[in-house]
Amino acid sequence: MSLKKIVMSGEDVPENGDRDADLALQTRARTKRPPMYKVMLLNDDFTPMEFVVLVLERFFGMNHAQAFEIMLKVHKKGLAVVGVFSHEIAETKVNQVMQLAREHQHPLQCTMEKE
Ligand code: TYC
Repeated sequence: MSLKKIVMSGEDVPENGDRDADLALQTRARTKRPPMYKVMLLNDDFTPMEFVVLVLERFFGMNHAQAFEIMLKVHKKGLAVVGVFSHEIAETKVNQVMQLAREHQHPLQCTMEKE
């Protein structure tokens, strides 16, 4: 039974199935939030720690202490999320990291994954 009918609860309430309630659900504006993507750095045995710190400062807006902490997390745990972004921004960050790593001939890997 619709909320309206429960509240009114009189004999004079017209019976129309639950079409009032159905209509309310169908017409409510549904603004979906866009999907977000985690950007991750992966550990390897060759990329210098200072290079990873530089990447985190340059592309992920971290100060030196934050960048060093996250670099160590990747080094110890194998990977870490370094930011969460819209699809387009995440893709840009991954490409920037991968290009700089390539230019310096480091095997650093950066990937993205839907949250
Ligand atoms: N493990 C690397 C080293 O010992 C450092 C490193 C940290 C590499 C984080 C990649 O994403 C990385 N030189």
